[in-house]
Amino acid sequence: MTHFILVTAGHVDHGKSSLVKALTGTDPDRLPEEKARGITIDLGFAQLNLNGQNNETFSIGIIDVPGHEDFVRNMLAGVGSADIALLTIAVDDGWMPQTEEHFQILVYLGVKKIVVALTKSDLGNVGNRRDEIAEKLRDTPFANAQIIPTSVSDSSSVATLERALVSEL
Ligand SMILES: Nc1nc2c(ncn2[C@@H]2O[C@H](COP(=O)(O)OP(=O)(O)OP(=O)(O)O)[C@@H](O)[C@H]2O)c(=O)[nH]1
Ligand SMILES: [Mg+2]
Repeated sequence: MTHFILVTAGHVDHGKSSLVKALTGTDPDRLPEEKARGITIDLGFAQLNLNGQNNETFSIGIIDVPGHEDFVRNMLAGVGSADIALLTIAVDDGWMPQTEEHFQILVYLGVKKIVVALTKSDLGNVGNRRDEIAEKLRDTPFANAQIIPTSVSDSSSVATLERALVSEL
């Protein structure tokens, strides 16, 4: 079994915690204040085991970070040990200020790999957003990142994301 740390990243409300719950069954928002406000404030944790080829097993510790700009210091505290980042961008909203800020932090800290989850794919035009994101990633260390449309109400999209993570790891 190989161990990895995956961190989420992305703008507030773009579906990071929901996607962690869809992947793992664990709601990473553990504080009462987070549940009351419907927002992540501090780091949350979950565990994901995925099977790769040749009977490999990946044990992935997930660190879910807050997207709100007020809590970017907590985000920073979480991403230092990341092997891979899951950058979430909501299809109805696109590349927003904390998408950019978190992306710059991932680049600056030298995170090796990212997978982009184009979240809330049930809400908008995936094709246009994909082109927009590919353009943002061009000329960055993550130019070849996979962009996977996901919706928490479509389990096959979550399975596709799992396969993308396995292929990167
Ligand atoms: N339609 C739709 N709504 C979604 C989806 N994923 C999440 N949401 C909704 O989007 C809102 C924000 O989701 P969260 O998972 O809390 O977003 P987040 O990125 O963790 O937010 P912060 O941690 O506060 O930055 C919630 O109301 C979710 O129900 C999705 O795939 N489709
Ligand atoms: Mg959250």
